[in-house]
Amino acid sequence: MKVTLVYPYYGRGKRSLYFPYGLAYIASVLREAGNTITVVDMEGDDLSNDKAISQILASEPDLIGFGGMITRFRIVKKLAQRLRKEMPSVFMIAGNSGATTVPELYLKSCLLDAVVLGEGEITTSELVAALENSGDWKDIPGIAYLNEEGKLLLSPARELIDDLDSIPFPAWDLFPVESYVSSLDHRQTKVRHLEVVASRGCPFNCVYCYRIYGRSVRRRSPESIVSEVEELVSRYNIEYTGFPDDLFTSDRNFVMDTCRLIKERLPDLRWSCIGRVNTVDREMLKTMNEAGCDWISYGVESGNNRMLSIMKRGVTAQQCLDSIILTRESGIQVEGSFMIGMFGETEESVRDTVEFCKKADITAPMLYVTPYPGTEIFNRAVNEKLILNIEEFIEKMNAADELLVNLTDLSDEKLAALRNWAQGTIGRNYLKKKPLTRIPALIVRHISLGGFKGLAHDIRAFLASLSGSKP
Ligand code: B12
Ligand code: SF4
Repeated sequence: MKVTLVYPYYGRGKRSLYFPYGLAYIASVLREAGNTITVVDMEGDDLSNDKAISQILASEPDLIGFGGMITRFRIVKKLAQRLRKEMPSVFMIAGNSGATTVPELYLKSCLLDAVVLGEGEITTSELVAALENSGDWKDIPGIAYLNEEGKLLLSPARELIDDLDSIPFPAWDLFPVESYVSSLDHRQTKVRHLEVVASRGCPFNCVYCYRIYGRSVRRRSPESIVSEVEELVSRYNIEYTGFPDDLFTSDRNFVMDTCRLIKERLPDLRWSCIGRVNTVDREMLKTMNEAGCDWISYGVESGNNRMLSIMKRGVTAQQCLDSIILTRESGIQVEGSFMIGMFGETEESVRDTVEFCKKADITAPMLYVTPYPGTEIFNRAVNEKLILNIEEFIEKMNAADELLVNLTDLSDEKLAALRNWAQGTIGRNYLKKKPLTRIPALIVRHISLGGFKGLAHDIRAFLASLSGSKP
């Protein structure tokens, strides 16, 4: 079957060059099953809607599959509506966390035939095989579709894949992989990089998080993970990798075994991962660092214990602080993520977050809490009628740098003022601590990124924050 897989872009001029692992896994299993795959990668190739449409049409597909997370819904909708007119009988599907959490919206607004729910490799293979053999696809587990009256129907649930090692490596070669390899990595550093998904699932329960793979964690064998990195080194000459799993550090033995193998087989490799402060310890961090880990991102989110408990983080601010210090002592750089505007946020809790950053000597963008579909806070915001039109709300979704819905008792203006103040103060405190090294580093970074505009913006924000008092 001729299958065209589409990776929608995030927005022109806002390229977000992170390799679409999920879509590349789908491409890989479908190719292995003998299908002809075309990938239209709007992000990697920087394609406009028109260019993407003409590439899709030129590939003469029997089936079109859209990937991309929820922030790309608006693009999928535009493309799919146009394609439906141009190719009325083509079979159109979508997958990924967006389509999985709001399948009815995708089916109706994007005029799709089916949505693949959750883990997609087996479901999509079976769907394509059934379509090719003119079989009934509606009983295949893991599918959502509309009946003739437009009512949402779900086939039986799909069981998760037990053995992740059985899935072939992502089909990097079908994508414009050089765009990703040579892009800035998530530390904003220019080094040849590509990441590897080592595990699926997370056992924790944070209220703002959607876990497409659920709470049970499945892990690949260290052998399989390291073999994939070796393949990336030999094919694409990468020097840096990362594990963008839900939570790479959820199991100590797994991390220690993976580190031992990396150290043995790839002694020059450097890498990063997503961690959680209550899943690391001194010995583990030291082993990670010795195996090349030089950067960990922790979701801290707030410096206020009441807020951490509302978020169901299951950790305290002190634990966050201790682990950040421990991580640095182990030779690993730390990035923390922070959010503002959760249910229950007050001026005092924001102040605690600013204080926390000062103590932890950390700077980070402070993002607005955004209730993404599939999360506990999305359901609460809908139930409390804070979100009235789900489609309009989702179409506005971005990378959480704009306030989409206010979940607090503060006014929108007050919340925005607090965010500006917090952001400025966190940045100023950070620069002030080591001005002789940090200010030049900031300037060099901006210049190396080619952005005097960004530098001017940062300097203005820094100066404004010097005189800024708390709103
Ligand atoms: C890595 C990651 C990122 C990377 C980018 C990854 C990428 N290239 O798309 C970065 C760091 C850039 C990122 C950013 C953001 N992310 Co993010 N991210 C993740 C993370 C941790 C892993 C995604 C991943 O690659 N998983 C591994 C692959 C193998 O799984 P997968 O993509 O789900 O693919 C499988 C299925 O979904 C399906 N599938 C996928 N595509 C397709 C296509 C077809 C046709 C079919 C049939 C099936 C199918 O089959 C695949 C194989 O089983 C997830 C959490 C998670 N586990 O899902 C969050 C997650 C997807 N992100 C999320 C969010 C909210 C964001 C941000 C908006 C955060 C923010 N505030 O800025 C931004 C958006 C950025 C943007 N510009 O669009 C949410 C999405 C919520 C939702 N309901 O959709 C998630 C689920 C996190 C969460 N815990 O809530 N993210
Ligand atoms: S935010 Fe991180 S730790 Fe919390 S549930 Fe999501 S993946 Fe797990």
